[in-house]
Amino acid sequence: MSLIHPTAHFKPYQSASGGWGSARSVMQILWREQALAQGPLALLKQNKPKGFACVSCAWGKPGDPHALEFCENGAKATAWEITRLRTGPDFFERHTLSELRTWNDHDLEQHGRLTHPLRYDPAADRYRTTTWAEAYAGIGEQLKRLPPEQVVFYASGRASLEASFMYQLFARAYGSNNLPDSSNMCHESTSVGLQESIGVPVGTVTLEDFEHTDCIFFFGQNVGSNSPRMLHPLQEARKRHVPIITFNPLRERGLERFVNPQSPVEMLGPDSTVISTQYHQVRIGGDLAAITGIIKAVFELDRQARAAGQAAVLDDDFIAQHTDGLEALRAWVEVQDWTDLEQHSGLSRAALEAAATVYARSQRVMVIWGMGMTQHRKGVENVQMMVNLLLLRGNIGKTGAGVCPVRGHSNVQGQRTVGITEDPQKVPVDKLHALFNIRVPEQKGLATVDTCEGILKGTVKGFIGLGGNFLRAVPDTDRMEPAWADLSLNVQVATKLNRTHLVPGGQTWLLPCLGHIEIDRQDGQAQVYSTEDSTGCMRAWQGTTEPAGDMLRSEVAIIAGIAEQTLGAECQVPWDAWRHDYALIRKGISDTYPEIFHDMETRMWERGGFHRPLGACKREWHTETGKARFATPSDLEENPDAALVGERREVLNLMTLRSNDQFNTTVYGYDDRFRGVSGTRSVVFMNRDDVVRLGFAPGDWVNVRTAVEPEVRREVGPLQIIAYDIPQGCAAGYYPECNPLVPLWHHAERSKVPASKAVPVTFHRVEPSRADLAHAVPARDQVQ
Ligand SMILES: Nc1nc2c(c(=O)[nH]1)N[C@H]1C(S)=C(S)[C@@H](COP(=O)(O)OP(=O)(O)OC[C@H]3O[C@@H](n4cnc5c(=O)[nH]c(N)nc54)[C@H](O)[C@@H]3O)O[C@H]1N2
Ligand SMILES: Nc1nc2c(c(=O)[nH]1)N[C@H]1C(S)=C(S)[C@@H](COP(=O)(O)OP(=O)(O)OC[C@H]3O[C@@H](n4cnc5c(=O)[nH]c(N)nc54)[C@H](O)[C@@H]3O)O[C@H]1N2
Ligand SMILES: [Mo]
Repeated sequence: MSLIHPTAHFKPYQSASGGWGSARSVMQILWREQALAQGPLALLKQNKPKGFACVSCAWGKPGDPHALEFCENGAKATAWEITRLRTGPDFFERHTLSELRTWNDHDLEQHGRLTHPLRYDPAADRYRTTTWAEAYAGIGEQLKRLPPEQVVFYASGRASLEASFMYQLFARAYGSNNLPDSSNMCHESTSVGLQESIGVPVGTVTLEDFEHTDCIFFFGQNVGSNSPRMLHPLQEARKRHVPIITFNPLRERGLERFVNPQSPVEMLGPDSTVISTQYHQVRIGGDLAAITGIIKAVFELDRQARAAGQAAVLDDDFIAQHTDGLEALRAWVEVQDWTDLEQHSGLSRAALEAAATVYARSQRVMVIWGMGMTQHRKGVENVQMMVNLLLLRGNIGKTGAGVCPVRGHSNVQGQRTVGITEDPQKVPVDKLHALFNIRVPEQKGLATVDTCEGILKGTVKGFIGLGGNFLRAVPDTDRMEPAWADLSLNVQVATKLNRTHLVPGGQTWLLPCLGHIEIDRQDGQAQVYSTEDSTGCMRAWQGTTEPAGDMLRSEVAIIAGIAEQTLGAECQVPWDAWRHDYALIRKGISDTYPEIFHDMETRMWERGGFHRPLGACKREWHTETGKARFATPSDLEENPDAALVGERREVLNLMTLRSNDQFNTTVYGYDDRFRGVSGTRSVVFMNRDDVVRLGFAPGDWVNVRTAVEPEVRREVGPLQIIAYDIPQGCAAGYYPECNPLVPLWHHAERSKVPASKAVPVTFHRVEPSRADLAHAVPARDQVQ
């Protein structure tokens, strides 16, 4: 609970990612969560057949798993969930919500698992224990009174295919397409961009492709912290001398060097694997210009090859047969000036030509990316620019090549596949009518940014959250919180207490659910569940540890309970039967989406699971023109608001990102080992020249203020300046602490993903309080 972190320091991290640092970090958290008794046993079953799916990231799980198929952060996520600590009724007797609102994210969740269904009592300003029957009836009653278009059904990306399918069916039977989910803040730019360009909304690369690729481009993803299991296929590829060309403003440790913590030989030896063979420290938002430069250089190499009578660099046959739009793109690229490209990307022409040369020589290229590409005003164009690069040499629809977006939550991709979307055009409406007599509303529903706007305007009155920490994850936190209190119904299904639960609306319910590591028994029968990973692979899983309490219910059971009370007997969805046997839900999924999920009940148990069919992998393009499409960007600048950064010398472009010790809004601890920070998150990373130029010194305390729309005060602080290896004009701070700085309207065009990676900000010196000073980093100038 205390805000004091006496051991804060900053010291550049010299070791590789993985290695002993990783092993030590896992043991620490198992100890802290008092999970040493069952922790190591549970970890043996992580990502294994008849085991549970890691509740951390969505990276693919191999069919032949390693003996220990988990990473440092997956192990932390497991320990965090199977903790022996509890947040039970006595806790809520002792603490009012006003008091709990002074607690920080870490302390709220660290206190342990929620154990009882709770209802907010405004007179006492406390949560009080209630019964499940009362909760279902009360919520159903209130939902019946609200107009369906005023109610929102949020999903955070972890719920299984079974629970997600039920959830969207419930929303639609109730009369609402308001199904925002966490991907609206995450990879929606990917889904929109890929759908337009190659006719599928998801990645085409599978784990097997890593064994055949001969070149990897890696944009804006921090693999060492956020999808460490991917370091294994990357390391294997490096052992085959596959070049990995990385674009990232920060020199992220996991992208530089790796020691496999599960290999005794590597752990004891001096060698680590060099991951990136070229490391380009692109400016924030400079990727569009960087890829334009690479494409320009590829055109030049192609001209030279043809002139010399050598094989062309462009794949003429593929381009003619499978694509359109190249000429428009070529015309645009040719007129771009190298000086502009260098200035916008922050990279030299020679560096971009070096990347182009490797690209032109390779036969099977894949592109991997994360939030550094999608969370920008031009996030969709970023995605399409990467596709453009691949299409030049036919690098989609062949083994070892393709697009590989790295998704976030463990089932975020799958939720979309089974209907969690605000867009009824993406829903098989005829099927839902024929099978369940549900008339899907025709009107488009609300995604995340629309939901926030609705809450601010007062047109959204009811909110149901299937997991997540909505208030903390969305932009403009300080404007959202007061408006949130005007909701008349606020229902949160969760495993742990978080900030969103502490801002009550009219009727507020907090319903504790089973996590995915726990055995989910219905009528004494252990149920299995399924997920889709980042590589489009469906697998069956099963919890393996005893539930954290007798009163917990599964997400499936909770949705069924609320749906029955809301929709009554006329509804033709067999909620009760589904609750008792999840195979029946899977039957519903297979009947609704037979192309993807036929024979799901058997195929999900196959070794390595089954893949969804993707047209693009067979070079069938389900786009508007029936071809793969080269898309021409509108402009070189990814962030129209960033013009300020050049115009006003005191403005820098701020990215908000994750430490190595958090899962989104879940803060495990205060160490960002790979970036050398420990004991604090109250820091802002800046280039040393900018620090000096702006009249500061490393170690100074500042408030950070949003520079656009200055009439609205958006400020976070005090934060301590760390001089860091980051391009000039760029700065970095932690999410979610910096979310109040991101204006709600500052989002990607078309996908509406908040542009959390490029917020123009200014810095204002402040005096730190005593509490701030207690977790100060030493004021030494330390550049990595
Ligand atoms: N341990 C752990 N695992 C996680 C999560 C977690 O919080 N903790 N979160 C999960 C979720 S939901 C998601 S979406 C993923 C997120 O995983 P990432 O996609 O890695 O997300 P971020 O941590 O936000 O880091 C973004 C990276 O992009 C870089 N970057 C920022 N701006 C730019 C830019 O303009 N251009 C380029 N080229 N790079 C840029 C940053 O330096 C950083 O390395 O991870 C998932 N896995
Ligand atoms: N500024 C900025 N903002 C961002 C981002 C950024 O990079 N910068 N990233 C964005 C991204 S990529 C994402 S995905 C969103 C994440 O946004 P959310 O999905 O809303 O947030 P999480 O932090 O993942 O949610 C954590 C909570 O989920 C609950 N939970 C955990 N496990 C379970 C479970 O099994 N079932 C249920 N029902 N509940 C569970 C716990 O109570 C926990 O407190 O944030 C976005 N916001
Ligand atoms: Mo995400």
